[in-house]
Amino acid sequence: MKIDSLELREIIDSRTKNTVEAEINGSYGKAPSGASTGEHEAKCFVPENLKDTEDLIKNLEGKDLTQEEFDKQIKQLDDTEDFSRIGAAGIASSFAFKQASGLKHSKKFPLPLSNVIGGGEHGGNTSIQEFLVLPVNAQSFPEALKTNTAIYQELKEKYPRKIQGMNDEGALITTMNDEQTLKALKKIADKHDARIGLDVAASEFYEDGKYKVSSIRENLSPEDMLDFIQKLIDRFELVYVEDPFDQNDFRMHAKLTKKNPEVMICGDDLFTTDKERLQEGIENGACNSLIVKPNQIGTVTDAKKTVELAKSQDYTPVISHRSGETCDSTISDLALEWETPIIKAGIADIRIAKLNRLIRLWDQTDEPEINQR
Ligand code: 2PG
Ligand code: MG
Repeated sequence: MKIDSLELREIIDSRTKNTVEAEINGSYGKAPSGASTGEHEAKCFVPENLKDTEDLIKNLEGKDLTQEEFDKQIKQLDDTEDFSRIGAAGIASSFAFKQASGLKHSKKFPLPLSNVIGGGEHGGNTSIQEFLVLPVNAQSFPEALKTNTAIYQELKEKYPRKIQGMNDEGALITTMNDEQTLKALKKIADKHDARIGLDVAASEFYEDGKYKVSSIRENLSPEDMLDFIQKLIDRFELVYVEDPFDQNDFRMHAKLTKKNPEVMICGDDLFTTDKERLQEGIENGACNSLIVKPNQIGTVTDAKKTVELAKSQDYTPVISHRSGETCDSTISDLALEWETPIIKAGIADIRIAKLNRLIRLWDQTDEPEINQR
């Protein structure tokens, strides 16, 4: 695609923090950002003088490039390992180029994995960061979304005095601890034929070789943590467990994966959407699923390469939002183009942009179907 015009501007995100919007040939891309960020992920900040960054990227105006060539140029302009120079301008531009150059939607739709109760770095009283629901038997995207919204609403109706508000991701903040939350959620999820998942985000409370699970007042060694997670998997029939151990501990992730081949054991901070780190995971048998966040690796092209490797090794790719979001819905389009069977995109607040995009695409698609893992 020939780049006729390219502009950058500073906008705000769902945390009212500044981020970057890129505009290429009249199409937009906006950068999200994380709170529980992995130490290996690309930097995402608004460059101090955005005008200078814009001038730098504007050199690409007039060029006729593929997505891969554009992303390569962006990386060269940044000229660091981790987007330390142009920060959020990188992924915003890569998304804008993708939106401008066209999207190839398949007919296979992802299931929504929705964060209904939250804690950890996103706000809340649990050590576990996200209590998620997955409508495993839904036959359509609208039906799947209805299941998740019904669960969210039922939680609000059933526990009005225990709910204190919403956190950064629109998940409910409650007075319940981790175990009480799981008990309450299990009853409602069962009723709606949905299964429960967790994003433990364990790196956030791993310190000096111990998992400091403050909500249950326990300091767990990695082996004790393995027992703790295994008990949760068995008792609450978990279908999905993300980041149950520290982001550098491939070995413990492998142990848990080996014990639970039927459960999606998913690496987020562990892999940071990085093909090389995923390769290390594959060699170690760590996880059987991975989170795909294009801004963790910095470009659409690099995220796509990671998804291709994941699929070739039977790792389930779960495309995901960030806790700091915008109304950009590029990841919904990418879920269809890359045929990722699951999208983790929250259920309330600004996250509806991504969900409603998929509702519209479902409606506009001839014979759409749910992507069966
Ligand atoms: C995660 C994400 C999104 P953050 O840990 O999976 O839910 O959170 O964007 O804060 O890294
Ligand atoms: Mg995560």
